[in-house]
Amino acid sequence: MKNNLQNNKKLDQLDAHSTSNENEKLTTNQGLKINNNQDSLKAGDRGPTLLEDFILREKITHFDHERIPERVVHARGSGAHGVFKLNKSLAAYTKAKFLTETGKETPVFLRFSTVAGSKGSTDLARDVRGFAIKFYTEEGNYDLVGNNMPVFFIQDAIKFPDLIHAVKPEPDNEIPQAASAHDTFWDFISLMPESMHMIMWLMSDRAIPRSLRMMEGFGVNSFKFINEEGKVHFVKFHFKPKLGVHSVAWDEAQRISGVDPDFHKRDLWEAIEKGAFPEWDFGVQLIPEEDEHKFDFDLLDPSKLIPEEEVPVQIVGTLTLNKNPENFFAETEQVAFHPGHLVPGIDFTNDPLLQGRLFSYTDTQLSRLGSPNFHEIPINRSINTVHNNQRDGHMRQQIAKGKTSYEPNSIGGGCPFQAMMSEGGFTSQEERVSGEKVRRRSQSFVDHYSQAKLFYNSQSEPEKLHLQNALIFELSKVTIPEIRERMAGQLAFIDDLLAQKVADKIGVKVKKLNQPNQSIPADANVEELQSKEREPKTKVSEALSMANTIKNTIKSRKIGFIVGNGANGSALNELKTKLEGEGATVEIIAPSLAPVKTDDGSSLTPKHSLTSIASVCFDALYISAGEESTKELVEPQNKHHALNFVNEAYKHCKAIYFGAGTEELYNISNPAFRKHEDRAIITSENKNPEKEFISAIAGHRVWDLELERNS
Ligand code: HDE
Repeated sequence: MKNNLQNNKKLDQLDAHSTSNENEKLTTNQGLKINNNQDSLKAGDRGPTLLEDFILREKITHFDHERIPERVVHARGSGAHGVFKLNKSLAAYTKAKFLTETGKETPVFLRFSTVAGSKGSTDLARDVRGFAIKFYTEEGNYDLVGNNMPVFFIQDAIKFPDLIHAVKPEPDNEIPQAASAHDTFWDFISLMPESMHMIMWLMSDRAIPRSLRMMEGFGVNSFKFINEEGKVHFVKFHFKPKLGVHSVAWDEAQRISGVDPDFHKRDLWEAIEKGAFPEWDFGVQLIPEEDEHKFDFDLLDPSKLIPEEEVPVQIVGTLTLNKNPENFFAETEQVAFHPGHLVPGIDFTNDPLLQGRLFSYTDTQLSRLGSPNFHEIPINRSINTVHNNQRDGHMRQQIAKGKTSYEPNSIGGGCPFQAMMSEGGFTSQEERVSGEKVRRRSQSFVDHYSQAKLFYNSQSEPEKLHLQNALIFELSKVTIPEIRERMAGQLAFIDDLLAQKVADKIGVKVKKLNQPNQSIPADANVEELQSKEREPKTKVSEALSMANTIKNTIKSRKIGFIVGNGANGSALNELKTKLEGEGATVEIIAPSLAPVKTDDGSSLTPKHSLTSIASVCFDALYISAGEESTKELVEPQNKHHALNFVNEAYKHCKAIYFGAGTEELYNISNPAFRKHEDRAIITSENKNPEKEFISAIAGHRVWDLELERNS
């Protein structure tokens, strides 16, 4: 209840100018009612426009300044409001109130993003996804600015501009947009062995999610928890989607980019509008401070994860997104995250990537939002009242009262006072820090391949195949053979067969060379460090493969019903009711947008026509029962489109259910259907077709069919 109030409070602030009613008259920004919004002020009907037209000038000036600089990275985003509920107290580990009071609900705003592309780029780029959460806690805003992959490309912040310059469009011709498949990215990567683990993630299907609602979220960097007694634990943050972690096929991703470049944004929006609120289990991996050095990697190294077999994820809360933004710009665009927005009980580690991030985020808001007062923008406001002596600056909203803007003071009664720890005053962990002033990488960061191997070895066979094909796709776009060769050499440190298969397709030989990696300390034994014998403690980790994810629900899945006139109405309605009953969405696709008549005389309004959408926008297809309907679907003007639907869905291993009487279409579809006992293809002859259809949809895709079909 309290949470709703807080949430509403937040939204009320945003609502001020959103409603429309008859008494509301058009005004200038100064509140002057406007009498004519159609014509500018001119000297005569056909004369020049007058400079004194302050209404025109105000409107155009505002328009001219409507854009703000897009984010340097993570420019394309989709956001939503929600709530975080704590189900199990973490009081033994942290004093952060939102993590200690069981049952407590904290309002949140979550912004998902791609990294490389511009604001208008496609959602389905092969890329990392941002997963940034602002918790509006009563102790102030806490930002967890994470990604959908648990590791990162680089170990030290000083390499970030290099990484981003390499992946962004090349500077001479601004090509390619939102894609890593080009010379400069792979040139950089092939010289950066530390990025190999992340490259395995990026080339996996995790980089092309089915939905933002079906991605994991990770804090990536290690943080610290501090409890009331001052005891410290290292912590890694995890969000696990209740719908499971699912992806599309690369071929599908490319098609979606054309058919619906806003696919993820739309999917999130529609799910929330329909009340299918996305949910994640929130969990933590906790390591007592004294166990910091018990791992075969460094906890401060952001290119490493902690295998869940070594430290299980304890699930303690639920994150739910339950409200779409009212206004994209005001909320999703203007939200300003910062890993340095902390609350008492959470602190940083010395991870050198995190340390650099702490500088970057405020700096970027200054240039993006244009003022140190960005915390006053409604979406960024803390629900805890802000009191301090900071004053003025561009676009200041707060009207600070009184004479004093300094502390200590006596004139203002001494206010505002600093808070003692017992009153929730933030204190940093008191940690002994001593060391030489050095500019170098720790030896404990040098092993770059063990976890890349762990990831690769943990993948299912279809996942390995997708990863291999992704590397082939990307590296085939690299025009410089030496770069391709360097990459094949890098892959050989991960898996010989993978390296060989990729090398064969990209026309190079596998030469296993130790790269002149500048991050490896000069005195390190590179041979030993890069040797294949250096194996990780954990050999295979189930949590790293999407094959082991949740596959027991069709909730919020989109099923396309392909329907012609004369379709069997009762069969259609029965299946539709069943699917919708389990939380799926059914959309009717017909030869045109004209209403379709079913055999019982009722009329259906199609949402799409065969030419306005493609099967890549659906999770499964039902070809409506009925010979007459099928006849229409195979008419010359429809046949090609109907076949395209079926054959593409087949290619992407989706469930297709052919209703009774659809043989004419079935028989001319991809001939491979008949060669196999195909679990993804369901016909009316199946034992229990509806049940089998539902279970195939819940399984997401029958990926292993790809291997069978191609064998
Ligand atoms: Fe960011 N990052 N980042 N980053 N990052 C930004 O801040 C930066 C890194 C992440 O939806 C920028 O407000 C540096 C890791 C997300 O608004 C900028 C380094 C992770 C978002 C910035 C990193 C992230 C950003 C651009 C290396 C995963 C989008 C706009 C030291 C844990 C947040 C902005 C949103 C955004 C800097 C590395 C996640 C420029 C210097 C690692 C999800 O400040």
